[in-house]
Amino acid sequence: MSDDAIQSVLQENRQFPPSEAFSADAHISSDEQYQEMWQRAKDDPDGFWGELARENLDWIEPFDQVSEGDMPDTKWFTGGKLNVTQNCLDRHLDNWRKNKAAIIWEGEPGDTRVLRYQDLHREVCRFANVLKQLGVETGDRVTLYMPMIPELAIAMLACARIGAVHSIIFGGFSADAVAERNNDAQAKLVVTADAGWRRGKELPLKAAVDKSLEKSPSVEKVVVVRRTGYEVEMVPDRDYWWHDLVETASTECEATPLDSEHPLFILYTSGSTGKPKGVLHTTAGYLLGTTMTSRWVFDLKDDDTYWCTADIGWITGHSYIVYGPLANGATTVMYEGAPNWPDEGRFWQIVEKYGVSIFYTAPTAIRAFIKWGDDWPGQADLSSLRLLGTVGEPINPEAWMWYHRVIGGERCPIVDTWWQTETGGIMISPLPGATATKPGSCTRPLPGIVPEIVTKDGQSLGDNQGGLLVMKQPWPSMLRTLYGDHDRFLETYFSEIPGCYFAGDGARRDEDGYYWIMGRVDDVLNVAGHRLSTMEIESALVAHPKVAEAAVVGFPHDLKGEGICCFVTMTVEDDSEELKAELTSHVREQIGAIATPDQIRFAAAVPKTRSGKIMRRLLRDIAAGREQIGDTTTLEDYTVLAKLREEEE
Ligand code: 7RM
Repeated sequence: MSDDAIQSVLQENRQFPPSEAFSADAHISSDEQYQEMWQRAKDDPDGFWGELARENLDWIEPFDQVSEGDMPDTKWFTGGKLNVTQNCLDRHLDNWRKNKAAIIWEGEPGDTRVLRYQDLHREVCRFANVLKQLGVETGDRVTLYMPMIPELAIAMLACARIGAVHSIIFGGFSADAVAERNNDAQAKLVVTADAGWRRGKELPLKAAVDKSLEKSPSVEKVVVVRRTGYEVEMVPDRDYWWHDLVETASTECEATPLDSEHPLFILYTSGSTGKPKGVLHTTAGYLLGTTMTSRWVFDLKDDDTYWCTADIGWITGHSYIVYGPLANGATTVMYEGAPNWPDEGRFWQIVEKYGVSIFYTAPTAIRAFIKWGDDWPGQADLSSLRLLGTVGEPINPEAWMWYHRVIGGERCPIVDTWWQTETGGIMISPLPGATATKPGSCTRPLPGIVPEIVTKDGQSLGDNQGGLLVMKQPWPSMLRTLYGDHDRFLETYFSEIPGCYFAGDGARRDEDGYYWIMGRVDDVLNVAGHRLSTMEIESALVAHPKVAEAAVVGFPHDLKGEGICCFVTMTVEDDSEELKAELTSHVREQIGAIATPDQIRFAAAVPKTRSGKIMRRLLRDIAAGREQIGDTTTLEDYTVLAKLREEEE
């Protein structure tokens, strides 16, 4: 094994081939078909992507060239003109889908709204006209700081209709975070709501916008949706109610023809240091990527009811609640609230209520469901489900098996989808009718995606050697730049391994060509010269019946260089020294002496960002006994931090 390799200790041999019945109806229905597509795309990417773009997108003017230029500065479908909303809306209006539900929305308090494709088209046109009336022009940036309500999807699409660039800021961010993003994007207008619902409480949004505007002078106008009735201050000639504006707006608005490379949106993602990175996606490539991956991976059919539980404030919501499903004419469910409000059965009640057939969520949510007990899903009829998905972090095999058994009734394939904000769409994932799955593996690259595992010197590694996960070929939905900072874009993603895209993950590929993500490489520990993936130690911990959730970080250790600190939440009330010893020997048994934990800390919950990523920086600081630094505004539960801090004292 190379010195640079990351040691992989996860052993998992179970395999789940697709059922014949599922394969028979699937868009991609056999392993041979997948292999053929993948090889063709690798050998002739322009032929492959060009054909897909011609056949699956509506063009106002056809493109001249499929791709132009090498990675990182590849342009796609140059010369072509199109509009994303024409692809997501208008093209479904001249056929039976006009009265199909586009969005089924469920509010946290239990109110609902169904927008058929015709309705959505009208609302989008209306708000596009409002934007124009307020002075927003093609290319201008618009901040959306909103709850998970239909107006958020409408506002996104309205921007896309006129070529304005949306920048969605998740509703859990602070006023300062909004100001920073407004300034970076030089946003002209903000769309917000009075407040949003979160576990029965109101989360004031307009007030945060007011505060942010003291520090972000580029913003000229604010549009406010009335959601909860929470009291807000309206500044004359700056602030407008959504309902007043749309009342008089026309329901017709021609889609602006836009260049393939016209910016579609900016989405800020936190960097390891410094200010957030404004990931920029453009029109045609992003649309093609999300359209095809939605169809291939989720096997979307016209009679599906599809639900992705992410917040639209994250890339998963952009790509797989809004753009991908709508481009396919699908019915997409959107839920405003928390999974445990008013009780822990809420998700399963929604599945039953709408007859959800495809369900896409995060491993962190699955581990919460496990902790809450099998009774909650047991009380609902989940027989409508036919396909399950996961995204956001590696799923430990135990959680995978629970998902398969309890939610999927051992009948639904699971697609573990690996991708990033930067990749725009899913990159590595099973195809549910073609791929035999292995719990914990995101399996193989989608057609058109050419990954490699390399050392930090860029040398290719063989089977089962952990290393850096890179992409060797460009793909249409990749980010084009970091807004306003192309040098940072080049530096962040293309300097580490020259000629390749690298965005931070470690992985290994097994003898069947399956990829096993080992987490962020900055999460790799170096314990006495052994490079261990924190994720695999976490996986070993949660395999213990008393462990609900685990987060492992390194801390400076005199003898070993780095020591192993494990934060664990338990399924039982027990924080005894005996249990610590039991967990320590459990990890030794599962992985080996090299992975023996140096510290076990019991915590009420593992601190996570709102998108479900473990807040490792915070935990590292705690493990090392340093003062906490960095931005914790996205902490799901501040009391967790407080609790952990208490224990430290
Ligand atoms: C879609 C999204 C990206 C990071 C990525 C990984 C981790 C995402 C998986 C995963 C293992 C997966 N975008 N990640 N999906 N790790 N298996 N299926 O999450 O930009 O917010 O995060 O998330 O580390 O680099 S993101």
